Amino acid sequence: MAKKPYYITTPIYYSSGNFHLGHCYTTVICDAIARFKRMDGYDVFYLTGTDEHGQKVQQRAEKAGVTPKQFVDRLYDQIVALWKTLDISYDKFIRTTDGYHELTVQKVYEKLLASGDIYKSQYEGLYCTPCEAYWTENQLKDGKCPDCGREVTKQKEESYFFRLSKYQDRLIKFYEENPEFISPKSRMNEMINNFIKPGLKDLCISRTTFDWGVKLPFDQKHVAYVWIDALTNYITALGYLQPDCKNFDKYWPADLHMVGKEIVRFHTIIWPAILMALDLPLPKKVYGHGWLLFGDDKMSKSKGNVVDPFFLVDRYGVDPIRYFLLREIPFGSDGNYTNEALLVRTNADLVNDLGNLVSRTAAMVTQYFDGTVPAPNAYIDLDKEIILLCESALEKVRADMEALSAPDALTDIFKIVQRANKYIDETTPWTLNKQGDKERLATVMYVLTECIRFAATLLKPFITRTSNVIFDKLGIKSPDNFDGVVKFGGTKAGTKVTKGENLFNRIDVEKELKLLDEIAAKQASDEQKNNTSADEQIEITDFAKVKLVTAKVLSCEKVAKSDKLLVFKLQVGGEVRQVVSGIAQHYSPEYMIGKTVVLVKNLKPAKIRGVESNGMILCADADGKVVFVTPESDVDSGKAVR
Ligand code: ME8
Repeated sequence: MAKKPYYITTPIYYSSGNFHLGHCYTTVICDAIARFKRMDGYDVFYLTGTDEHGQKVQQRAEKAGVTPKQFVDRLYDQIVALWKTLDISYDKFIRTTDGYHELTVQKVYEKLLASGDIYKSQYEGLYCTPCEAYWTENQLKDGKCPDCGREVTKQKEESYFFRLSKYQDRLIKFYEENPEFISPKSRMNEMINNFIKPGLKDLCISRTTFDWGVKLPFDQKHVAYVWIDALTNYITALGYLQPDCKNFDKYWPADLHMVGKEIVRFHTIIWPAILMALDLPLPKKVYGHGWLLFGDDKMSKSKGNVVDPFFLVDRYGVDPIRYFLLREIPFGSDGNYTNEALLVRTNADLVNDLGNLVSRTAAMVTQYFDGTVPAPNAYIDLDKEIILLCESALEKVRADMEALSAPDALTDIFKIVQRANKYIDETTPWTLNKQGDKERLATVMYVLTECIRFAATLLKPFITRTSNVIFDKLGIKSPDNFDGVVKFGGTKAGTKVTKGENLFNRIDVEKELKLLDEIAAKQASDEQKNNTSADEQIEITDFAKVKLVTAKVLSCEKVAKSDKLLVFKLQVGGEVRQVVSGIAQHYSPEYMIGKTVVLVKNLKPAKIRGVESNGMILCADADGKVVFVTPESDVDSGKAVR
């Protein structure tokens, strides 16, 4: 029987900067879903790629002194290496600079022009360059871009427009008829209330202020708006409007567009309207996941390479990183990345639960049965309870994955692991051995081996390497599907088990965190040195953005479990502020009390080792020593420093 097609996509990643762990989040989730579906009998097409056009790329390339193409090629190499490191099993990688894509985007524009969905006019609006998006005055948040919070600039240009407003009613009808289209549900309400209800305006879909983009076939002065260029990747990659379109015929419409919450708007309003205009079926689901936050902010740069995925994989291995991303972050919501959470999660689930179960079982089969899995004897009620748990797992995990919840799927799989560990404590095989009860001991060993086989099979889509290592230890071929986890009893008696090395080694969390702090500090200082050596000059208006004030230290304590950090309560005029500073190795808390310091007052709040910090105390580097900056004579707190 022909397999059912399943088409899943990640957004295509902007080729304008460094990729960090947040970017890996979408891709790892999609990878787990794609692998799960493949094992569950689907014919999966998993698409990812890079978004390589636009003003932002052109500007970054200019700054780097290279051509835009050279710039995106470099980032392409970086991201392909990243996906390889993370075992991402995509079926196709699309670049928006690929010739076939550019040609098809032109054909799409021609089609839209022919159908009357495009017209020429003047555009004047507020443009956010990093987001490549125009906003109206009342969409701004505090005068800034509502998506990224950065400055917008007034831009005016002759442009082509897409008749988005024409599709408003059809979109509402589509949402009503397909209540699952935008998930989670909260995002559907957000789209309707914030964007559809206020009324859809026609969309400006061409640019003339830069030229790094797909030229419009009917007006070469214009390049395609980067979002239209980018969104069409989902169909151009399949061969839409191309001689070989069998993938398009087979896989479109997409089963799932997985995207971060900030780009749901583009995928659930603009994209469906374009598809309607092209007379194509709409994707079945757009899922807007939450953000991975890095303790104090969303970006990785300020934190050094500890949130660099290459660094993390190199240090801990690919599976702990994949496992953390898939298990720790409640799906659909934002979640925090901290080094501590990663290490604790690795120790608890992978080292303690899974690692121990496998090493204890392998050791016992080796010791009691010479490394050969024995045949089971009669099952007692306790065994039957476990058999039931194993045999019902696939259904549960399938339902979890249908709801796109990898954390729930992993929780359900780990129920087998945890139950099996408890079973060892309940059955005490060492006592059975002492009592010479080989018959019962054989059954217990068999049940344990089967539990491991079930867990390893179900874990395969999530932690790609460990499952295969487990199957090697069990002397069983790693399965490509879930057929073997329907019925208990798949392991053949007589199979040779090897003990080998531990799956994971326990991490000394305290020691490791200290080390990571040191690495991050070194990284930050190297980066600072690099930045200053560039001697980049800034405007006085740039400097004026930094609000410096005097502040008096009311109290000061060490931050628990840290050698470096002090937490201060500072009097800042009429206000008391809590600030964390990394100067514990240079000043004692007692010494600091009563001192006047200079505070960066308008720094975004951050959590440092779990402690809230609202600002930064200025210090000078003095050959390995750090000294805080203080006014030359007594000044009240809260006074401006200029
Ligand atoms: O948006 N946590 O590209 P992008 C979770 N080119 N997800 C994150 C994240 C974080 N900290 N940071 C980024 C674009 N992402 C467009 C897409 S599609 C036709 C065009 C996710 O490189 C982000 O939410 O800015 C998005 O889903 C993906 O990484 C790519 O983001």
